[in-house]
Amino acid sequence: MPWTARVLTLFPEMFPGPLGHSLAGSALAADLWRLETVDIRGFASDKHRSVDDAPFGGGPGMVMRPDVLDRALAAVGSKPMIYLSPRGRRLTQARVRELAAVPGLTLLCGRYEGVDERVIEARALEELSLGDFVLSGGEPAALALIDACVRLLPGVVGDQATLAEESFEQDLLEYPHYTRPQLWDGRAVPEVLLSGHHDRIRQWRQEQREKATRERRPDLWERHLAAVRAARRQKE
Ligand code: 4HQ
Repeated sequence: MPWTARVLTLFPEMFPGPLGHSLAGSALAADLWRLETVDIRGFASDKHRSVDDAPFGGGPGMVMRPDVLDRALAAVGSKPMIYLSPRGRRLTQARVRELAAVPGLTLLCGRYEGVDERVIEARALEELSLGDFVLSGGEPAALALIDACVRLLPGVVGDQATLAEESFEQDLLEYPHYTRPQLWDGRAVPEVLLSGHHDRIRQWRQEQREKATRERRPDLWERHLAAVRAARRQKE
């Protein structure tokens, strides 16, 4: 069985959406990964098929019912089970690598104010966040998480070197990229890239990665330095 993403959502028509195109879309058509959507509304029990209710304690919005969600989660059963939420741990490339290495995963997409806390506890859902901003539902976050995993699956990205050099490998941002035209809008491509000196180009790119990380992401830079120091200690 190929790597499989199971998505529980009130809006199954939002899938595969962008994942039906380009890299992920070709891989989906080639059966390198699979997508299964589960319509949460199918697990409602009353005649109005209600999936949400007003929050206990008052306040705005609606909360997704734990009984309905629990039946939906029981029907899919495959782990890890992830709930996308700004209250979760931040998703990292390291976690993406792990998630791409398991047979598949289940993603719960919340709408409204979110889901009843008890179902998160009862099903031991892993809460993951894309970042400190608020979406109108978990679906765009699920699409992003799946995209990040799919591109790491064997055979999806043609050139494995592309994966090895990119951002967050070694806790460094990418070096800047340039293509033709050589002079555009009065702006030249850095001379070294035209030199044909592959060692100098490699060195320049490494310096650019370090400079960008230091200036833009001091948090990443500290982690990178710590990893470099630890590697040096290992060698000694
Ligand atoms: N939401 N990272 C609220 C997010 C989000 C995020 C998903 C909005 C869950 C209930 N998800 N719903 N940030 O903003 O993952």
